[in-house]
Amino acid sequence: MTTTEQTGDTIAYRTCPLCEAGCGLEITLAPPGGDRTVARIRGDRDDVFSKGFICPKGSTLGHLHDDPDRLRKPVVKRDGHFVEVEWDEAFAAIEHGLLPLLERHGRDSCAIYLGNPSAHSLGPLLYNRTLITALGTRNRFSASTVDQRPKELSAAMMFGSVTVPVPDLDRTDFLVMLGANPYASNGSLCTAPDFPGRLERIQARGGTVVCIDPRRSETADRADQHIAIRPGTDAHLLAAVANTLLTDGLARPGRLAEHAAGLDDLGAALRAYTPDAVAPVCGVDAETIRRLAHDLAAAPTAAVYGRIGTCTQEFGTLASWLVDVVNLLSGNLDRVGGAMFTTGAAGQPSTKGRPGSGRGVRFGRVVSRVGHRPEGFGEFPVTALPEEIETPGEGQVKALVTVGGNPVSSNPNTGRLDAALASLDFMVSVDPYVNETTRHADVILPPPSPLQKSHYDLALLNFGVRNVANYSPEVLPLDEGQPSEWEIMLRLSAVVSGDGVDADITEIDDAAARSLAASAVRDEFGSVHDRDVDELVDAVGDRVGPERLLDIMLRTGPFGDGFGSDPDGLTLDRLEANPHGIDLGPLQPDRIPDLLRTPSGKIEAFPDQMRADIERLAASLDRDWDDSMVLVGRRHVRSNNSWMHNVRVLTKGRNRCTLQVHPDDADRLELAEGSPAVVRSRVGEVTIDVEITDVVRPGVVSIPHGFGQNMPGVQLRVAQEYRGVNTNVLTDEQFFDPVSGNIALNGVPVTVAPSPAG
Ligand SMILES: Nc1nc2c(c(=O)[nH]1)N[C@H]1C(S)=C(S)[C@@H](COP(=O)(O)OP(=O)(O)OC[C@H]3O[C@@H](n4cnc5c(=O)[nH]c(N)nc54)[C@H](O)[C@@H]3O)O[C@H]1N2
Ligand SMILES: Nc1nc2c(c(=O)[nH]1)N[C@H]1C(S)=C(S)[C@@H](COP(=O)(O)OP(=O)(O)OC[C@H]3O[C@@H](n4cnc5c(=O)[nH]c(N)nc54)[C@H](O)[C@@H]3O)O[C@H]1N2
Ligand code: SF4
Ligand SMILES: [Mo]
Repeated sequence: MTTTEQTGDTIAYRTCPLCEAGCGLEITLAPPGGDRTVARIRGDRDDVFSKGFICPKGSTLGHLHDDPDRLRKPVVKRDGHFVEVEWDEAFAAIEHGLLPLLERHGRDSCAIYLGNPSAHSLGPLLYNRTLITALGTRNRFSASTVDQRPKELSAAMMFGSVTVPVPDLDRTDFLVMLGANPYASNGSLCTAPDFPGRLERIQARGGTVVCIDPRRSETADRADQHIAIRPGTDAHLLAAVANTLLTDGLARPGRLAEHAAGLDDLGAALRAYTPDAVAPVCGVDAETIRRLAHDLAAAPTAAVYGRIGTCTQEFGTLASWLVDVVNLLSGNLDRVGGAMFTTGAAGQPSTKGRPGSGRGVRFGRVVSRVGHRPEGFGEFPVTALPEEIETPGEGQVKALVTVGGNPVSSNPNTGRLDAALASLDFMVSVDPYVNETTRHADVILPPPSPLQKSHYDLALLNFGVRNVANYSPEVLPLDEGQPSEWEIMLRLSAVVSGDGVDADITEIDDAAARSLAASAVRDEFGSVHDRDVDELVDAVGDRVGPERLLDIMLRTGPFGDGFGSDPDGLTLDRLEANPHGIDLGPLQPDRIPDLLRTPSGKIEAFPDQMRADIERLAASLDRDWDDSMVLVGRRHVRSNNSWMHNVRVLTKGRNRCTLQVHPDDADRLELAEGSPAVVRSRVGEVTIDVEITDVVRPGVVSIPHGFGQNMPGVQLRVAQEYRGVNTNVLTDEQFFDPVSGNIALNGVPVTVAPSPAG
């Protein structure tokens, strides 16, 4: 922190943890000397990555910190009401409530759900493994299967680890985006602060941006071309683009041809997907699809990027895989201006172990007890959670731990999941709010506010459009008696493992540090191979907790100092001395073959799971796609999933939770602007205000997610006033992508009618 001479104000720099863009913030604290409060937050112009960019949410970290509804102390439910207690009492209540259950019903009887903020906070990021191991349950769930699991899976199949190619936004000439709206979301699985500015610069330098989306989103509106695709048909369209590249002699995998397996069979498998055959499925003319393939091939450099619209749909893994097939065939994978691979300074799987091959990733080794849903990365899909709670028998889930998640809002079929959570024998949440989910908890353990936590974007800097490292210390001190989030994770781990409320968490933390150093030492291709584990841990000095783990990761990472072998290399000390971050340069081309971790040492261009699943795609060609209206989602720059609607400055203005309907559909269905409509799906119904707009294509309606905080027991006074409904009352846990188990939130069949009450 620095104190400016003119005003005496204290200025701190911190990466914003709210979304994947990771913007640098300049935070002015006032009054000097007294109890520090946030006077102002603006973009940090010197941040090496975001260069001053900020969105409306970033400036509200002070509001979040001061929110009177944010829990400062743990609460325990007594006679149906939450009562504030001291920390020791809260952990004792967990021991008392949970351990007998685990003893009686076994470890699998307690499930765990990790939500989105647990990927934006160092405590859960670094210690969720410890908690999961301590719980010893097979019933592990996370928000990944309502989000990006298909892309993780396709990348793991093709490249052998979760190394997702990102579009080289700053150098590409031709960008094709499917199912992404970075003008609202600021980007995802592509860390790019000021994503919108980077898109505008593609256009300014004479390049082209194509946006494929059933809605004319804010991004589509500014793109050079908008292709209004029918929801859920991206795989068909991409298969036709790939097929056109192959049959029109435009495929040029170049130097990657010798590093790719399966390319020979791909042509035959995709032959049926001509632009003419998929046109009626996608609702896009054949000529548009053909031209897209030819434009991609003709562009000096091009990148195809698919995000949540392509993942949370019926053919999510196929679509995610085909994105990179098209990148590969058009000669744009792993080259400047194309789809490239980030070299993260810490925690990147493709920089560990033997370069060029590995064990790959195996999936579906076990299936869930009731619905036989496949495991992926050690988790079951969230669609399995309600039935695991409801269905009696050996291994039934009777207790739940949530960390930074609001599944009642974010998971499909809210009605069913909500009832399932109400039936649990015990529930613990690590969460700052009493919301739709945590109101079911018996104990809530609140983490400190983001300003009271240190930060390093351990997950998201591995998907950056530049190689960047950036660490921020905490800006405000912890409240009296408040443990930091990592300490909460460790104490909870100790309690659930049976070590008791008084267990020494420094021992667990020491073990975590030693285990991390030991795995670096075992890596015969790493910079500290065969060094002494204790020597490395000692070299970190007095640091404990996340800072110690982070320092070990940085120092043994691809830019690290190797604990002495490269004195100019990265350390946490160096990051601390550079509060605006350290730029490690643009993404590097030609990372293949070294980054591959597949057993074959090749890019698996046509993996077995895709060979099997493409049959399902083929069968869908004959479906009557015009059969029903379908629902899609959307995001707005002023909300953040379900949990920032309690910040008044963000919820001001007109109602954003509306049903967008095309004028033709509104006429046909006799819906009037602003009047309520009833939307029904197989699993539920909502009544919501109609917004008639041609931004959606006919046959498609859109409702944003994350609203509907007005459930009984929720303690979010501002959010509860909002006129919103939860769209996941409509989404259906039986409608999912079978390969990944990921939920299909887009393309959900619905009916719409005027509300009788309206
Ligand atoms: N302001 C804000 N920013 C956020 C978030 C937020 O809630 N608010 N959430 C964060 C999170 S967790 C994530 S994962 C990211 C997501 O970031 P993005 O992937 O950019 O997600 P969205 O902004 O929802 O844009 C998805 C687009 O997909 C379109 N779509 C729907 N169905 C289909 C389909 O079948 N095919 C195609 N091609 N398009 C389709 C939708 O109309 C929508 O415009 O955003 C992050 N950033
Ligand atoms: N219909 C529909 N549903 C969707 C989506 C969609 O596009 N459409 N998007 C999906 C996506 S991409 C995602 S990622 C999921 C998100 O799904 P979830 O992660 O389940 O839900 P969030 O709304 O992100 O809620 C985050 C929770 O974390 C808490 N929290 C906030 N900060 C912290 C913190 O620092 N520490 C801890 N421990 N807790 C914290 C909040 O109070 C809240 O309870 O939603 C998915 N659901
Ligand atoms: S774009 Fe994301 S990271 Fe940047 S200020 Fe907004 S919420 Fe924070
Ligand atoms: Mo997400």
